[in-house]
This record gives sequence, C-alpha cells and structure tokens, in this order.
Amino acid sequence: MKAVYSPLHIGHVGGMELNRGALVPCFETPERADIILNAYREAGLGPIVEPEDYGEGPLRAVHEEAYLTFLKTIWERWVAAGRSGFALPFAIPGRSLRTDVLPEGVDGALGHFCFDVGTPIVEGTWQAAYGAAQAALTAADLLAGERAAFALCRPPGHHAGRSVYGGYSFLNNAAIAAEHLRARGHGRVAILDVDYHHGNGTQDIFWERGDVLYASIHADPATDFPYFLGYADEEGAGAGRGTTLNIPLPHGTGWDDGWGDALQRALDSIQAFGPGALVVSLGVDTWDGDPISGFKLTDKHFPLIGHAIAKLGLPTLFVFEGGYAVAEVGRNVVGVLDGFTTGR
Ligand code: Q9C
Ligand code: ZN
Repeated sequence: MKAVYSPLHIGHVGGMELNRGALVPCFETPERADIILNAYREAGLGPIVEPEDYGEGPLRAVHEEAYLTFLKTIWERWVAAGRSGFALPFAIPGRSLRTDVLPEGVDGALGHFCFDVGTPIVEGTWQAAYGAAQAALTAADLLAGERAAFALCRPPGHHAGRSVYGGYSFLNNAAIAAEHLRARGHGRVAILDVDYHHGNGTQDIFWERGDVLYASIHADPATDFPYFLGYADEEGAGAGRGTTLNIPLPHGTGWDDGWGDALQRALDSIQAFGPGALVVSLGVDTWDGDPISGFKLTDKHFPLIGHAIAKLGLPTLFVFEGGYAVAEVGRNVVGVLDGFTTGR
C-alpha cells in the first residue's frame, strides 16, 4: 500500500487551545505525522510519495468559496491587525445572534467561520491544510490501480464542514477525497469514520446526499466533543435520508463491550449500501491511553479493525484523522493498515 504525505504540515504548529479552563499547547502536533511516517517506513508497508497538486477546484466541490478565501487570507489579516502568536475566535454566533452576516474585522470573521476555541490558526495553517487535502486527492487516485492507499493527512479534516472549521480541522480531507472518487466514476461512495469523535463536518457535507453513505462510531456527543451533532436519531435528509448512520457509544467502551459490535453494524450498513469505493476516516484516538479521549481499545484491536474492513472487498482509502498519544499513534495506525493488508 502506498502512503501519501505532504511535508507542508510542519508549518501548522505552535498554537494553544482552551482545554478544561486553561490555555495549553495544542494536542494536535507535527510529531504525530512524523511518528506515523517512521512507523509506516519501519513496518515496510510500502512506498511513501508526495502529493500531486490538483489546485483548489476539488476543494470548492466541498467547501464554500467565501470560507476558502477566509482560510487563505486570515493569517495575513491577523498580522495586519497588529496581532501575533495564533488566531482563535473571540465570539461565536450562538442562539439569537446572526449567522448570515460576515463581519468585516478579523475577530468577527474568525467567529463566523469557527465553532470551537480549540483550533488555532498560525502562519503555515493554510499551506498545511492545503497539502493534506492534496494528499487525500492523490491517494484517492491511486485507487484506480490499487486496492488501497493511505493519506497521511495533517491537520485532520472530519470536523470541518462546508463553511466551518473546528476540532483541529480546516479542510475536510475525507470528504474532498470522497467527492473526487464520485467524480472519477467509482460509483456510490461510503465513508466509515472510526475516529473517537463524531465527524460533524463530514456528516454536514453529505447530509442530503443519497450517493454517499456516512457511517460513524464515536463517543456519545451528550458527553463528548463535538457535543452538538452525532446523535443516533440523525439519519440524513432529502435524497440523503437513511444514508447517515451514527453509532454513539458511552465513555469507557472497549472492543468486547460494544466497539467491535458497532464496527460490524457499520460494516453491514456499508455492504448493504453497495458502494464502489470506501473512505475510512482513520482516527486512533480510540486507544485507551489517548490523552483527550475515553474509549478502551488496546494495541491488538487495531489490526482487527483493518481486517474487518478488508473483508468488505472494496477499493479503500485510509485518511488519517485523530490520535493524540504521540508515541503510540504510529503503532496503532500501522496496526490498522497491516491488519487490512494481511487480512484480505
Ligand atoms: N481541548 C480530531 O480528533 N477538543 N479532533 C477536545 C481538548 C476537540 C479532536 C478537548 C477535540 C477534536 C480530529
Ligand atoms: Zn478524534
């Protein structure tokens, strides 16, 4: 299996996030990608290639133009306003405030396009996000000749909606790749999201789409980020009615007491959907030692995930998402990919 990796990710670094009442260094660090890169190389899983450049067209297929313009220009606007450090929103439009106005200044713009206070923007953020999206697109096109590919994306993407960022995500790499697979004629596309957190952005993007299935196993939003989406009664709307499947699980869930069964349920729904290709939003923050998460998967379960996915027999694109136990993300990502390769 080939991996696609953009070194541009290293420019997205040095921000702080609000965590349990304190500003702390961002959990989403460049080391995460480098550790996976090393683990992938050491495991001999396959070649590592740099992305091709598809330009902004495939990004526009998923995100609004005004949102992309904001992401591209916000850092220079921030600096022009006399700011330094990292950009975080100050006020976000909650109930009774207008979401349809785009204020002129940087603080208003940040609040308009953002939904949390955990996703700092720095000088290299746009380039890093752009490189990650290009990696996802490049890996998607590898499926023309290969059974599977791995997009080592950083920053992650599944919390980014059509015109909103948050949850460490700016461009929705998995959604951009899924849309690209549709355009390339792969038939219906299924997205399996195994990250600890619900992929609110991906669900948002494909909510009314009957040709793209979104199935997610995640921590119950009643207790966990992103809090306001990912409940079991969300099933899609319009042409997309029935093509969203949310399986929220309680804090502390392990493989034997729920996660393994949830995976089988999600895989069964994908099989019933009859897709021509599969995109896996591959978060490994389900590991029991993850510093911001609460599931209890252990080392041996990650190859089982890969093995079970392989049994679908679909062209499969793995897109890296979350996983914050820095030393272990490499082993666990490799575990899934290795389980996929040896399991089929
Ligand atoms: N401050 C992904 O895994 N914050 N995003 C949680 C820590 C948001 C995670 C609390 C976590 C977002 C891609
Ligand atoms: Zn996550």
